[in-house]
Amino acid sequence: MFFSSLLFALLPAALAKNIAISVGANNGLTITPNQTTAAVGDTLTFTFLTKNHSVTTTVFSGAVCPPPAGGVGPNAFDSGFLSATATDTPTFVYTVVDTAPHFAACMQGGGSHCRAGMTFALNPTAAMTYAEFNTNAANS
Ligand SMILES: *[C@@H]1O[C@H](CO)[C@@H](O)[C@H](O)[C@H]1NC(C)=O
Ligand SMILES: *[C@@H]1O[C@H](CO)[C@@H](O)[C@H](O)[C@H]1NC(C)=O
Ligand SMILES: [Cu+2]
Repeated sequence: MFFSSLLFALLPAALAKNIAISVGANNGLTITPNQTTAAVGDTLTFTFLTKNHSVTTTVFSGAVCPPPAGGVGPNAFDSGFLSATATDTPTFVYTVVDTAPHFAACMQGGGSHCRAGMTFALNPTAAMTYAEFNTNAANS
């Protein structure tokens, strides 16, 4: 009895996966991969490789760029500004709490990075795709 409850308690953590995401690789205004699917309990580890960026939730359409500090929507997430140096590449870890689509972008430069494609989708859907979100960002 005790051991089976223990097993069930440990099982979700054992199955949870971590997804590694690069921010600003090769000095680019990019988040790579630019979209991913993840289950509740999975973690996304964003590693900030160059410059000074953020990964901040924003709206799918309309006033996408810049995302406001703190993020937008239920279960918003926001790394805040993280500045990389040659010897320090900070990370932001987000644990997924729902399976709803979330759209994020960099809030640096008054939205210029966001409009340039520094965008990211977590659990996009057929009706709300990453490509459409990125187009909405570019036009915002
Ligand atoms: C998103 O990533 C895919 C796969 O690397 C790439 O083909 C596509 O051009 C990227 N989209 C944007 C807008 O950067
Ligand atoms: C990062 O960018 C933000 C917003 O532009 C700025 O307030 C902050 O001082 C920058 N951090 C560093 C270490 O340059
Ligand atoms: Cu940026």
